[in-house]
Amino acid sequence: MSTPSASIDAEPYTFELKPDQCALLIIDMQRDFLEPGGFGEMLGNDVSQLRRTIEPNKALLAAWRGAGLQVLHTREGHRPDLTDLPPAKKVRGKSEKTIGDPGPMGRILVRGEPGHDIIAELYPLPEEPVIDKPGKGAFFATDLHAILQNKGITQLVVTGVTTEVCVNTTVREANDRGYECLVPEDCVGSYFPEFQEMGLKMIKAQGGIFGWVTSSPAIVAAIA
Ligand code: C5J
Repeated sequence: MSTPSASIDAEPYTFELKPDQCALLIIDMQRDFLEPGGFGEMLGNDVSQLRRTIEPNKALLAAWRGAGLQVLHTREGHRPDLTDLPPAKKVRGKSEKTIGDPGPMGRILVRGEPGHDIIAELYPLPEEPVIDKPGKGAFFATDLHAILQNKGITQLVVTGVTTEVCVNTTVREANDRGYECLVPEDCVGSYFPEFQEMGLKMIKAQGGIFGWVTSSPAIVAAIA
């Protein structure tokens, strides 16, 4: 028997959540982006701007798991031999240390290194797919679309970091592939407050050109 749909207060208008067809997609909640002493902080970023998303994500994840709904996680990173790292991405930013170099939590954004892994607070359960992505969007060079199609997923609740980079890129990719995306604003974060605001505005502008924006308590209440 299918679970009835639930109406969620959202912008630009009500989102009709179909629980059986909706997955929670948590983007790049990785130690190197969020933890003090990680790569993000090493670059001079204020990680507290991202860390404020941990508790809302924990509550949403607990409610989502409690309702028996589909969860997926992503991690941005590269093969240890860096064969999937475009030279242009390697040199971008002209930093002293770049992807693949030794960083504070192992080699920077390399799969299998401590900093590449997901923070303990949101650690995936064994049955939750983890999508390792080499780019910003979760659909580029991954099997995410195939997994979602095989599971009959047509809607995504997208959370994680960072709002204007990997979250926005993924929402745009998902929208072009026909998914309806709902973004809880308290569960996505940017190092830059102005990008947080604009990143969310871009999603919901023009009648929801890429998707809908809401808050996590509204989703939790709807699936309770
Ligand atoms: C993500 C980044 N995850 N900002 N990566 O947004 O490079």
